[in-house]
Amino acid sequence: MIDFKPKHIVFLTGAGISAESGIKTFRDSNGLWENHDILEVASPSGFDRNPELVHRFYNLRRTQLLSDEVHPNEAHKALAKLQKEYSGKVTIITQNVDNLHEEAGSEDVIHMHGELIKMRCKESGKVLTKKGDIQPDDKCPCCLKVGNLRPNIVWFGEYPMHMDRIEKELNSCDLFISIGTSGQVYPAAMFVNLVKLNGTYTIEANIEETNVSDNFDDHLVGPATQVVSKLVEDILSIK
Ligand code: BV8
Repeated sequence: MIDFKPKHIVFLTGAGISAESGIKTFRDSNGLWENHDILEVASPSGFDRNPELVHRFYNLRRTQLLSDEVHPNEAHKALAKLQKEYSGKVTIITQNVDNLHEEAGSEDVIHMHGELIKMRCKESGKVLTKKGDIQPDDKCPCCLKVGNLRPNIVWFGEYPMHMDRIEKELNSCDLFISIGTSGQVYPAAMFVNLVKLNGTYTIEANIEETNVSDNFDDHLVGPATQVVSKLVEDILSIK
């Protein structure tokens, strides 16, 4: 376990941290979301082929996220508490497109795959908050053109967001903790390899072994709401 006082902790969260909030993980859907092939609904070619289907897919997920059914869980709250109370630096990089870290009180969360509650103008790149549905014939608020609005989401085959910032954070941390990610999606799955080059201590928190478990120094096995709360208490008690 952690036998030093970390100066800079980087967390990488995946769909598993939001599973106990009722949001289906990518794997649980066997790569099929709402019975659609992943590339049909989460790739640029899928969007070009059928924007109506893709908008419907994200409208469904946005509605579920903003409904009364979905709230941050104890794991999100524990990370927010650590960010507030820990004397060292705490960075959260998430692969998730939900806003549950922010809803739990976390700040400056790095969304490398974008955000469900944001949309973007295809022409200007301007990002706007969107808490309702987007329809294919909606006029973009910035250029007033129909068809220019897309979810501000990184699709498969697109370059993840904030990679320069992420590289800096990974290169400066002395503790790297991954929570609820299967290590199937790149480049996020490679982050543990990058930090190990700097001698960073690495911990994987998951309910089961993953493709990348062997790359980690230590493992916390169990549901995020249990293991992350305990982990945060342990870190806050380090003298
Ligand atoms: C890139 C937004 C270049 C969408 C997402 C061919 C062409 C182009 C690219 C590729 C290609 N072949 C491969 C690639 C690379 C590709 C890729 O990785 N494909 C995979 C499928 C092989 N990657 C890309 O395209 C990326 N871009 O490569 O650009 C580049 C290269 C290098 C450097 C820079 C750039 C872009 C990928 C982004 C895709 N968009 N999200 C949307 O959400 O609609 S990713 C999507 O999958 C979700 O965001 C989700 O986060 C992610 C799945 O990963 P996880 O978060 O790990 O979720 P998963 O369900 O897999 O696992 C859940 C885990 O939780 C499990 O381990 C489970 O055990 C655990 N768990 C469950 N319950 C709990 C729990 N743990 C704890 N507690 C619990 N209660």
